[in-house]
Amino acid sequence: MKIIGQTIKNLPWQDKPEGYPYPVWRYDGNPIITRDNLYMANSIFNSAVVPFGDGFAGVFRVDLRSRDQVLVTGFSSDAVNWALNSEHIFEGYDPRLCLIDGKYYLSWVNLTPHGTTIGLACTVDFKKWTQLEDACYPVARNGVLFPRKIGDEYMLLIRPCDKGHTPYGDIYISRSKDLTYWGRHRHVMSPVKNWEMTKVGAGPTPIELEDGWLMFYHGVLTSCNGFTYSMGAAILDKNEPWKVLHRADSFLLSAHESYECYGDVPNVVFPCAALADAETGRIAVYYGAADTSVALAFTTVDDTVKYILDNDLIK
Ligand code: BMA
Repeated sequence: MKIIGQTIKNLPWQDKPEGYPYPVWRYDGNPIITRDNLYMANSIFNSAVVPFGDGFAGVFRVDLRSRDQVLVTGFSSDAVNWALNSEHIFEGYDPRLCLIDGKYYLSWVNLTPHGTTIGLACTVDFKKWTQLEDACYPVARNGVLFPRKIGDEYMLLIRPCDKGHTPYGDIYISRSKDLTYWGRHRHVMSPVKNWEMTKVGAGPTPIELEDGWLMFYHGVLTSCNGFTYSMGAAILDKNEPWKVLHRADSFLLSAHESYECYGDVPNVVFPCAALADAETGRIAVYYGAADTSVALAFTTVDDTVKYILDNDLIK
């Protein structure tokens, strides 16, 4: 299976450990970003990165010691070691980044007096940002853009929710010709299996494949001890991405390491970004660990697609 997209020569990478049976393996230096990366941070987690210039740029979720939730930018030459800026570019959380036609688009959980919605902004240099209209009225989270128009429409994965720690949640797609007016909504997926039974929400920007879109997402299980967040994967139709062609019935990554199991919110693996190298098929996934730090994991398009097909929910 081929990735359609950029070649990223300096993509961070470690080979799969000998004998490891699963499709996604962790970076052995995790977590890569902690509260020590920024003065006055309580935690730095669910964050987004993209290739930028000769290196990488990112937008990072910082929960401050006041517990205000803000976004900051950061830069890196190797996508592992990051220098974060202290300036707050927006309030809110869970950023995603998406390069469309030479501009970097940020979508995030924007805070309004009436609940959360999907904020949109764009930049070319990660210094000056232009904020667009919010993509919907409250309440929604997990807004994730596709990296190009499909037909003549931009596509946004979105998860309608409530004002609290929503006990339900399906993924939808909203469509727009101008990134301002959104409509023609379609249902994409609901929870099916136990590991994701409470709710599902899109993760990184979908990765274009020859025959579809690879979508990593998070699924939430409610145990007697609270929510457990894991990462799943599905392949969406190339031209009608609300149609799910294949979907793994089991998670690809869940909270098992101590930095994923202990923290401000235990047992959370929350993917927000993926760097995908079209030449080698290598993918680096960035995820928030226990609402406390940013961690990195690796897979290849072949490993992930094989796992999806071997464990396909769609018959
Ligand atoms: C969700 C969001 C995420 C967070 C997760 C687990 O509702 O707030 O930012 O990682 O809960 O706390």
